[in-house]
Amino acid sequence: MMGRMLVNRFAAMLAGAVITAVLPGGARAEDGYDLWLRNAPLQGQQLEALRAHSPMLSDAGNGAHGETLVIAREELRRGLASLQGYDEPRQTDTFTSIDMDCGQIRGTGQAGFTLRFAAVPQDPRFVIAAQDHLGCLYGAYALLRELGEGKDLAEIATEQAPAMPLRMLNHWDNPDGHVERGYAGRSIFDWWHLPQRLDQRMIDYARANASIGINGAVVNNVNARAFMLEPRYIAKLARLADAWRPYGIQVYLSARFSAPRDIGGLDTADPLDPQVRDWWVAKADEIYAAIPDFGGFLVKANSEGQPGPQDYGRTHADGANMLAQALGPRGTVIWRAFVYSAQDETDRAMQAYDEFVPLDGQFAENVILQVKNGPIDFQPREPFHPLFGAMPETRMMLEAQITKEYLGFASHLAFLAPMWEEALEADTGRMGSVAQVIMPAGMAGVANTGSDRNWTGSHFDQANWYAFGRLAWDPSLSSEQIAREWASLTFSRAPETLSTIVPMMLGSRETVARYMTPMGLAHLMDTGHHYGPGPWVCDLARPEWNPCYYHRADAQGIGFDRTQSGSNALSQYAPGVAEQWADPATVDPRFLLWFHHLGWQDRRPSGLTVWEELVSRYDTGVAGVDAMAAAWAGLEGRIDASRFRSVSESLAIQQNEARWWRNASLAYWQSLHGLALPDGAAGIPESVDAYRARTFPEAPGQ
Ligand code: BDP
Repeated sequence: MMGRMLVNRFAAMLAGAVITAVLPGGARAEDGYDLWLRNAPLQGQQLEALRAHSPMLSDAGNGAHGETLVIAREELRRGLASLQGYDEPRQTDTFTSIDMDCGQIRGTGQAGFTLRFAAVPQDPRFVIAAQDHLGCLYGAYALLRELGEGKDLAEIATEQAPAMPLRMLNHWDNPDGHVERGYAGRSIFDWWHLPQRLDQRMIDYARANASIGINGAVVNNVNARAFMLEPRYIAKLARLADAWRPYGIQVYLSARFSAPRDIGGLDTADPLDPQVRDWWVAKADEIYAAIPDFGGFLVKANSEGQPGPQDYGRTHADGANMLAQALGPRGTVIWRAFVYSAQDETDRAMQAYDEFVPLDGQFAENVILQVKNGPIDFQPREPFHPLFGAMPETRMMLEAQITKEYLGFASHLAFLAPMWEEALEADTGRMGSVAQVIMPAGMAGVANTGSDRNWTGSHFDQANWYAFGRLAWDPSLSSEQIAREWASLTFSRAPETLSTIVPMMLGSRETVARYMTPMGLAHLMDTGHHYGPGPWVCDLARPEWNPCYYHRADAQGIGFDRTQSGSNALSQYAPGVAEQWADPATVDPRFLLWFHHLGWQDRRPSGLTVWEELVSRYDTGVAGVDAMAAAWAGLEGRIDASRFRSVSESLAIQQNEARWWRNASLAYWQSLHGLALPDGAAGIPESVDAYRARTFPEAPGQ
């Protein structure tokens, strides 16, 4: 009875998700809401093969209860039918039975699973086995994914377990529905109506996350409001936690460090003050009473104006440990290493390392330090953060930004897996690769979800959510594989279509880096909203808010000298690592101006001057966008009309804005040095003053 009720409830929930109407002629009206979970019917031989197997869920393991298993079975039931082009599962005389063996076996690892075909004649079986229910749910999604890519059931054999324990999204969503750095509409969280009203999106969201292995969500902005720790919000959070639990997703809160003062009636938030400590213990107890599996707190402290332990002369470790003690073994404190200070003259790229390395070994066991992939701030290209590998006694997690604050918002196509792959594979020279350093902890991605029908503001931005989850599950997956999976599930499995889309995706981030921040430049965007170029901005109150601080360009040259003759940020890396970047003649040109200041007329190994090489890099970027637009145009008729048009229009915006970045940046560099454009380079249509005069007070995401 209970089981039936759950199934019905689930079916009702799912009804909202299944919106792809089938149009006459078999074409589907696609609006992107289904993400990569479309389970679009197979075709041709692939369809025949699956129908020949005729997979049917067996009752084996059906005795096991639990909402997670009900969901897994329902996903399979519907998914398998849909892949075969049926609305409902069909009975046949001969069939391959899909057995779920969940919770009885050992050895798959927590949340891990095996998928295997047993070709017993007369009795073919496919087994999904896991030592826990969540493993079976993940196995079910994996099976549907592999089938969805067009693989034959009999050839699917895999054994997997998540590479790291925490695979989470960080939402920079405010309780009033505004999303900081959000480009996909309003927040998906309807705090105002919770806990009474649970939006269907909350279930569809959990489902999407579970399908790629994401198991945690910090539901509010790191620039946090203290009132979200009040009882009325705990009740709202509890409702979400209940809805997400069957999908294996734990809830976390961003906690404002000054909460004991803001909402607790105390006159201090000093982490060593006994009353403050008691306040947090009581707060944690209150949360756990409502949400027994509450994940913990994420904290942005003493960073960009947020309160923190340093306000009381205490260290980050004092602050983190106080919260860690309040949570106890029940939860985790995730403490962000994104700190820099207006008073500090040190190169901003060095400040986090300077501040945190001396604290190594001082953090409580249930504290994780969350470190952005690079030392500045989610730029299109940064070297890996020097903290990775530099604190052997501290658990460290990588923070990536899925929302494209610095890569063209939701209008530019930039597939970010190659960027994260670059960071994960980087050799720290101390403790192996960045991936190896973070493996005991996890990865966090700043979410790009919003109220837009397609969730992420553009169809291709869904790929970044997907890629984040897949890499957190298995950081050794290649960007190529992830792009291929996603594109097959989202757009089409036709080889000709994939051979267009996949390369487009793989080159896209490099293309953006070229027209925005070529050759290792960084932080050149306009102020506040971060929309469009602003290399001329030099007069903001805090030095490190100015693009000029980063490019250091003048009449003679450009680039930030981070070698011994400059800030010596290189010294924060292991010697073997620093070596590869120390010499401007041999450094990977993509990092050149991050580490070196060069004369405009200096000759590069290419034979070009720095100026000429820079111009050519911008031009390659613009050409790269034109090539993407042309490639996409060639897919007309192969992609459903609505998504085809939507992507085409975004690409047109990107073509325009890539030129804007190129022209405005070149105009500004030229205004400094007065050199002519190299022969053959396209002219610049407007003056630097005209570019500078453009303002966008209404740009989204601020
Ligand atoms: C910056 C964003 C800002 C965030 C900050 C952070 O512009 O909105 O609050 O990162 O990570 O990139 O805390």
